[in-house]
Amino acid sequence: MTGDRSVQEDQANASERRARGEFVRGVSGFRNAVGEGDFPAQPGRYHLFVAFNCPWCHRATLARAVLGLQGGISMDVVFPNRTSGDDPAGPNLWEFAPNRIATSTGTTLPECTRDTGTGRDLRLVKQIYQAEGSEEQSVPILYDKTNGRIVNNESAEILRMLDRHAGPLGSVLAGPDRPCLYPDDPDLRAEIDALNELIYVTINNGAYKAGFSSDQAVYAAAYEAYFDTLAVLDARLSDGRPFLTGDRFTEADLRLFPTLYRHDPVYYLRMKLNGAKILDFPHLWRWLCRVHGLPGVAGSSSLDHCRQGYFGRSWNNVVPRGPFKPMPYPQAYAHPGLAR
Ligand SMILES: N[C@@H](CCC(=O)N[C@@H](CS)C(=O)NCC(=O)O)C(=O)O
Repeated sequence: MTGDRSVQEDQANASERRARGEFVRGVSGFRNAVGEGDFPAQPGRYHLFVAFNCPWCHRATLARAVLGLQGGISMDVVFPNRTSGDDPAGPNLWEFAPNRIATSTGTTLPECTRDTGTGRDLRLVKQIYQAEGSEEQSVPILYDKTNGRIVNNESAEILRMLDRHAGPLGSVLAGPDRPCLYPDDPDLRAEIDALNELIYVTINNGAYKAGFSSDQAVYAAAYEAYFDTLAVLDARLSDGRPFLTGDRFTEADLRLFPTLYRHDPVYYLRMKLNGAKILDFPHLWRWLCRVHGLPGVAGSSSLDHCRQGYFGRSWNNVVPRGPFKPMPYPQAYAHPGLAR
């Protein structure tokens, strides 16, 4: 999958593009696979380190939930805001801080944990990488608790290996109860691969290209591509199919969900993607409510973490509370009839 445009950004002239104000996402360095070499597929052996506001982590937490792996794979959740400039270890580092108060709620966030995966009760995710001589610092991380090593830090590959080895990793679901996210059907895989690339480039990463770039033309191109794809996907669902490729929930649906879940309550404002709400795409809205209603999905992330994470530091520590019309979020995701 390395170099695959559905997984990561083309790195050509990355530093010049960044200098011109384009947000260019880096490439993950740990690309081992469960089921190969030092990493046999075994229940209770692997652990996820995630942030609930991170859409890439959301892929891994969604896969863990819908595949019934909550018992087979343990998980730690960092605080949604990274360290600030006065932190002795430096700024922009993911921190295990379950006692930290979120400005948005005035309380601690119950999902946040200490580091329970390494057995060393570390304060920072960066320290997990430093133990392997790496300068990386991103989440998600799939970690091997048995040999104390990072397996993989690329969400596209993490979700694929959880799907492939769900049984041996300890899934409590079997037969028709366990979705197969990337079915062994060449035509269907080709369709999923094509959707993955379109959705990664214009939606998942496109949202960042729009929201984090400091060049008007780059923003405008990303904005256009984002809403063009939403219209294409809304039309695709207009024949009444429940999911993007038909009757089955697949990897393509799982990878689209984290961005659309964040659109109305976060990205509309934070990423300057204020052309429309998902509510304005009736078939997409109903799809979003349908996926949010699947077993395990609602608990695989949190809008409190998303709001705190995306607005917490860059917006003077004041987190926007809306929207509340037609209903607050995520409650609105239980109402497919709200579609405009
Ligand atoms: N390609 C990676 C991207 C992961 C990623 O960019 N994570 C962000 C959080 S949303 C992060 O930790 N960035 C910090 C950094 O890279 O220093 C994946 O899909 O897993």
